[in-house]
Amino acid sequence: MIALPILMQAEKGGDGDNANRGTSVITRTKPKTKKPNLYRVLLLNDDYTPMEFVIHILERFFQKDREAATRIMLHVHNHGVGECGIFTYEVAETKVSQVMDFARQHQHPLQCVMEKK
Ligand code: TYC
Repeated sequence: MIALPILMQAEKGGDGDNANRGTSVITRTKPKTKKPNLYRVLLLNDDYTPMEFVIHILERFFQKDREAATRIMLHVHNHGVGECGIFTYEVAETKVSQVMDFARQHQHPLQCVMEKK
């Protein structure tokens, strides 16, 4: 946590540095944290993309081991949609692009989307 200086109206008069402008710097002590917006990256089922290709996608772009990748692929196959991971906006956007580009290079119709949590 970084203590941010806050400019305050104070100390009019006197002979210090702040006297001329009637200002002084105080420091925020309470930790002020901001939660980032998070996005789920989802794979959608289709009838044509090979199961092995989807497993490879999950290993390559989402750092899943073979067991986790297979479980997620089968979940998507059986339920129509499944979560690959949860990321900040820019990371999620990058993952979606990487998956879509890779699928198109291999001429598979696989769809990957992101959704705000
Ligand atoms: N349903 C595909 C098949 O039977 C496999 C598949 C799984 C496709 C997950 C896409 O996101 C997907 N070959």
